[in-house]
Amino acid sequence: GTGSGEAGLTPSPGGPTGSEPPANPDYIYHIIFLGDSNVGKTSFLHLLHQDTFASGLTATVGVDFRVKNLLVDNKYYALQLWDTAGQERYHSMTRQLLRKADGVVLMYDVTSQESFAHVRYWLDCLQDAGCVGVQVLLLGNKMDCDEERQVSTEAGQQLAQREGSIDHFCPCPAKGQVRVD
Ligand SMILES: Nc1nc2c(ncn2[C@@H]2O[C@H](COP(=O)(O)OP(=O)(O)OP(=O)(O)O)[C@@H](O)[C@H]2O)c(=O)[nH]1
Ligand SMILES: [Mg+2]
Repeated sequence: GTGSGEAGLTPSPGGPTGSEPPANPDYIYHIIFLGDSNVGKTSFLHLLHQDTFASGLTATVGVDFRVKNLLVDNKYYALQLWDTAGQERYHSMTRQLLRKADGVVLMYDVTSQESFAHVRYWLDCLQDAGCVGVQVLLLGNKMDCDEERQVSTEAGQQLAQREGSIDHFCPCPAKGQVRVD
């Protein structure tokens, strides 16, 4: 259409008050959380927002999203965090969503070798969606479950090094123990 140029980038008249985020952030990033069902995507996002671990969450249906606002160097950033459903029947929806990804957080569960093996599957989905140059962070979750652990941190690191499409690797902080900013 007839775009209004940079009009959308200027803060609303009067500017933002207090810590309230503006209606028009300077930058919007779509960050998509990917990974098998049960790896802990929703729990992680909950921790990010509420600073507490929510136990007993049910599997995500379809897709969900939350916005995280950041103020960095006087610029407002709105991070749209998309929480996808790992269950198979929602995968086509997730594949659609991947087309608008600016960044991806790909999670597996260190107590599930299967979820780790599926990282490949998710990387293929990214490639199919044409996500080239999108930043991908690989996260090994449930680090607190040492007894049931099936995937070593080294294995995660090695995978991240081997796969060119993975930009970063991070063993996830144990639930509730570390602030995620
Ligand atoms: N011990 C432990 N359990 C976790 C952790 N993160 C999540 N869980 C548990 O793992 C289960 C699944 O968590 P969810 O966050 O629903 O998983 P999900 O990836 O969103 O699953 P889908 O929505 O089906 O894709 C829940 O019972 C959580 O309480 C963690 O860091 N440590
Ligand atoms: Mg979920």
